[in-house]
Amino acid sequence: MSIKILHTADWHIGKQLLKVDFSEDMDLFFEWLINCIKDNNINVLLMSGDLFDQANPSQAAMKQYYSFLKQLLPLKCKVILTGGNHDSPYVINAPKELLEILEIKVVGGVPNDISELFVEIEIDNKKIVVAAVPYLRDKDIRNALPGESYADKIELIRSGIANYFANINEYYTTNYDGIPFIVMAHLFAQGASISESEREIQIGNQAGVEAKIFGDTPNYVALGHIHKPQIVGQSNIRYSGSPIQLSFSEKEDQKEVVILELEGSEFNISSLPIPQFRKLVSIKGSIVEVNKILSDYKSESPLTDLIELLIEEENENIEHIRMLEELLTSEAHTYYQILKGRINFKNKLVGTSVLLNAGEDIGDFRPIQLFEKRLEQDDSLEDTQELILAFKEILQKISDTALTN
Ligand SMILES: [Mn+2]
Repeated sequence: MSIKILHTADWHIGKQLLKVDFSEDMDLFFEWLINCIKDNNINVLLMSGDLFDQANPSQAAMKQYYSFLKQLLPLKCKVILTGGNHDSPYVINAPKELLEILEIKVVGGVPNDISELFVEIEIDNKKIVVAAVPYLRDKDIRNALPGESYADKIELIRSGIANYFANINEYYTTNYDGIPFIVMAHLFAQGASISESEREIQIGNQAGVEAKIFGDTPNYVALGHIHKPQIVGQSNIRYSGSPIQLSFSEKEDQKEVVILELEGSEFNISSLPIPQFRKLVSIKGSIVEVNKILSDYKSESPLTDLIELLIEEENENIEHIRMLEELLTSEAHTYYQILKGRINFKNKLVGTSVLLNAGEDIGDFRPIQLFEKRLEQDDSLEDTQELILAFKEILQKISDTALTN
């Protein structure tokens, strides 16, 4: 029997997207994950940061986390969870000692001693070593210097992160050399493609690090932070991605977990797709086209699909805006919920409105009278006579055409 490891990250328990709560999605994911661990005889579960969506998770989110851990207990699967940039180290670490008795290791934040990050796991006389590195905060990796520039700061963060992982490798080589080695990390690696829902790491993406900082020492790097599953540079450095689509920018992602199987001193790497519990859909078109698509909309998702409307119309029209508002406030449908909408007019009419006085009705004016009224209300116009003549000419043309047709 070999050791089998499952790598996942970015659960964001407690996440809400506008008015929609993803707790049902997480319930379905946890149910799937428990079965996946059973069916694949997984020995070790790695979660590389962003356990919760909020630093102060709701009681419901906490309950969901602990009931998942409870379901894991009979499976005898060792668990290592690290804190991400969304997590509070204190919240994650509070039950640390109790969880340790249950073979669940949590690393909420950077400990004083690097040795506390290392976990040696032995199953059937086979061993692996995991360095459970959480999200590295600014204060963990550098000392602020008086009068430093923004560029200095970015450079110091970047070299601070690189140094940290160099120390991790050194500690491994000194104490565990030869044992298959996994490094967990929660950070932005340059070249990875990002989505709307990843909070900016450190001070923006400029502090992203190159994958080469991990060096050749780890046999596998289990990354968290980026929600789209992907390889970074080489196939043994990976983002598992988040288990569910957390924003519309992730709507095309096929979510997955990564499975590692120890073979000799190397890992066989594969991925397992996670079923999609609902779809996030963008519908584009004119208001009439969008209405038609919605009235024909069907879905087999276990949860209602979430829709954003991107409406494109030629000309500005208050009626179209009203129709969009009606859709946005409509009752939940069997197959979908409309979460947001935007309307874009290709030809915008600027400053064409005429102010009418109380009691006046637009129908009371002849076109030329309205035009003159509009000109009177525009302070930027000095000579209006030419415009009035041009307008009369247009009116004449229109009435001539009307007569001849
Ligand atoms: Mn993150």
